[in-house]
Amino acid sequence: MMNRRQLLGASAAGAALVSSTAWSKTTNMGLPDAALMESPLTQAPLMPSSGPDYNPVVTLNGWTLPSRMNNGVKEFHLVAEPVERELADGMTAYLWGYNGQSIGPTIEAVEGDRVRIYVTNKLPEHTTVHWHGLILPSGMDGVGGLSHPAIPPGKTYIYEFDLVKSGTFMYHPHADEMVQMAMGMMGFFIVHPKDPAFMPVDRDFLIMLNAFDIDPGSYVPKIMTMNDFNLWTWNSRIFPDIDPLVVSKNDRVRVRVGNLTMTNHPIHMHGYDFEVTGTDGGWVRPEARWPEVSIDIPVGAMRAYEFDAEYLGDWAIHCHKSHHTMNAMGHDVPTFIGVDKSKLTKKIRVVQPEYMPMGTAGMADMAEMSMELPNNTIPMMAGWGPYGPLEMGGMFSVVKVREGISAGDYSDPGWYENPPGTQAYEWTGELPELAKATDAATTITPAPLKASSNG
Ligand SMILES: [Cu+2]
Repeated sequence: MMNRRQLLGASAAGAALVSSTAWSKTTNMGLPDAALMESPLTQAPLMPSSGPDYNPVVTLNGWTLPSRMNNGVKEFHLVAEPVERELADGMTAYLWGYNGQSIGPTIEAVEGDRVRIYVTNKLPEHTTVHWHGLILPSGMDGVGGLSHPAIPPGKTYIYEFDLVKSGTFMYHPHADEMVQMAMGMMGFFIVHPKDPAFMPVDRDFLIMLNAFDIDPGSYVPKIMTMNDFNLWTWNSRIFPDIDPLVVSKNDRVRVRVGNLTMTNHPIHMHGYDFEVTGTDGGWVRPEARWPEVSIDIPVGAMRAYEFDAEYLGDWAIHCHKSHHTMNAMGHDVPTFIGVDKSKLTKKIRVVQPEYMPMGTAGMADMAEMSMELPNNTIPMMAGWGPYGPLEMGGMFSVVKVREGISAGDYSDPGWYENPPGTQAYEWTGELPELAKATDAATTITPAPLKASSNG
């Protein structure tokens, strides 16, 4: 749970305040508490405590930054700092992030709010925060050296601006950007519409696509990697430990996916067609929306899509680049499919009796056998479902649609039980009684409630 603590004492806070007299005059209170998150698990959404009502977002394996009101201004305190992030159970990375975690906490506010964001730099080098997609004064844009001087280590700067539009935005450093983003510094900035009746949804999930290159057995990402990352993450988390997207039947669901990696990611969701309803540029007008089952998320961009959760089940959601649903792997492994290794195996076993030939019939073996791995390393393929190994990793999770889940309940309901007659089965020479009894007019696939699943 939330563990708030005052990171700076009163004297340090006074010394750290930005030098602009105009800004310091508006601040008649000390620094807001810098909330700190120690858990890598999905935290309950923060319900609105002031201003217009909204349905808060849920950051998978993440959390939302608390705020306070100060003379009508919504104040937040971000702390840029080294963090230890659990990428999955059994693998921790030494990253840079915000307030104890990578990705940083989600900042959530409402169109029309004025926000004041204190940014304390506890990194060993300078940093800034760029507010990707927000409309704001040039001097608040967070490009080090262009918008304002970079924030030196140990100092606190203030960003302050009015939220003139609703939508999905991101934040990240614009100072030594290649290094700081490779180290995990990024987060979401959500601005809810002032009118609660504008495009309301029941569930609103956030996924930030990011990537790391961490050699098996080590902890720190290789910051010079440009393309060949070995850990493809959602909110700095990998399958099998990315929490599921838990949904109640007939909920209106929005999924917002941002991409701060260096390649595109076609995000594919099973079981549904959906409509693209937003980008980081704004909301898509109803007449301009388009249907998809995979949505390509370009580099440096965000896409939001929505669907009505009519179909019960456990539905995979994943990046469709198959190397992005694997954990750390070498790309220089030779292909052995079709190779007869039996003679070679005999020779090798003379000196190495435990030797096992691999890869001659594909690589699915990898998911079932437990080979010894270096410390702090997760297998390339992982995860067990109710019927066997999932053989996935990286950018993969499950949308779990169930009957009667209470609003605000995101706890894992377990695996879906397929009703009789609705699951693939082995042909054993004769159709089972249930299938024989089905006449051709009966359909086992649920019909959509509407001609198009989104209204
Ligand atoms: Cu991908």
